[in-house]
Amino acid sequence: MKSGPFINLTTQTVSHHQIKSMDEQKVSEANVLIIYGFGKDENMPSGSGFCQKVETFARATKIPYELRATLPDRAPKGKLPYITFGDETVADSHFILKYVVQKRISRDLDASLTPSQKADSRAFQSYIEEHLYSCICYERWMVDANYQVVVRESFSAAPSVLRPLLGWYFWRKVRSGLWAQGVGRHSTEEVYGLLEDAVTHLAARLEVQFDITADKSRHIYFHGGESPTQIDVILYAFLANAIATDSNPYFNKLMLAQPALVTFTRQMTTLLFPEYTKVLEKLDAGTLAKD
Ligand SMILES: N[C@@H](CCC(=O)N[C@@H](CS)C(=O)NCC(=O)O)C(=O)O
Repeated sequence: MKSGPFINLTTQTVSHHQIKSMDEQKVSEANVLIIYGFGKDENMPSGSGFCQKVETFARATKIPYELRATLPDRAPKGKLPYITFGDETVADSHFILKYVVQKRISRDLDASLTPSQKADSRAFQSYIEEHLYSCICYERWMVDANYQVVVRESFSAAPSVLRPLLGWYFWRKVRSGLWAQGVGRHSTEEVYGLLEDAVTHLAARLEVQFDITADKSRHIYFHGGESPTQIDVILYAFLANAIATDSNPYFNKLMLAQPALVTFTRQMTTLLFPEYTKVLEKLDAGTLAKD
């Protein structure tokens, strides 16, 4: 069943780690990361880049996890995601990843990075999460034509009479968040310019690892290794989140014009989320349309 990503609380679990019965669920819960996020379709990235980030990390490190749908006002910090592990609760994707590594619930994807590579990762993390994603949210919620799309996509599980109300409620929250953050004070043209810069910078950074004229199938992770590090998880989460929706068409067009970003996203999807067929189709269709 197709469901809107935000409010579908009935989507019980989407689990990498299949749970068979309620008894088994209780027993296994102690060792399973429970990720609380917005409801999501199993075959689509989360409508929240931050929720997708935590799930991507769980997949990349192969830790058992379970997704549970909830709403931000039920979260410890009023935002999603948060996790529970046994009787511990951790809010905020950044602290969640730190927690699972420090508690040795997962391995550390950055264990072999140098201090300078770690600094580079942290700077790009902020660029992606605090700047790029704000610009993407602006495109979704502040551009009238896209607002209709984001409401339709996000709240399709809600009764149709409720959808405008839900849309308005979230629009007000997003608008005040973007205003406080700063991006909300810019014109659409200015935000589009910021998106162009960010996409160009990310592609340039990945291209360092990627000779486009050479073997296009070879790995192009951020630090050039043979497997993803934490910054690859983060970059992927936000790119997959964006490409899956039609509510940020300007960003998607920019992204599809960058072979390094397309190859990276395709490679990560195939490796970690092969069930995201719509993401793969959109990447392929975008690439073909350009040829
Ligand atoms: N710094 C947080 C950001 C999380 C965040 O912004 N979540 C958004 C969804 S993408 C949210 O829950 N917003 C609800 C609200 O602000 O009311 C993290 O890394 O987890």
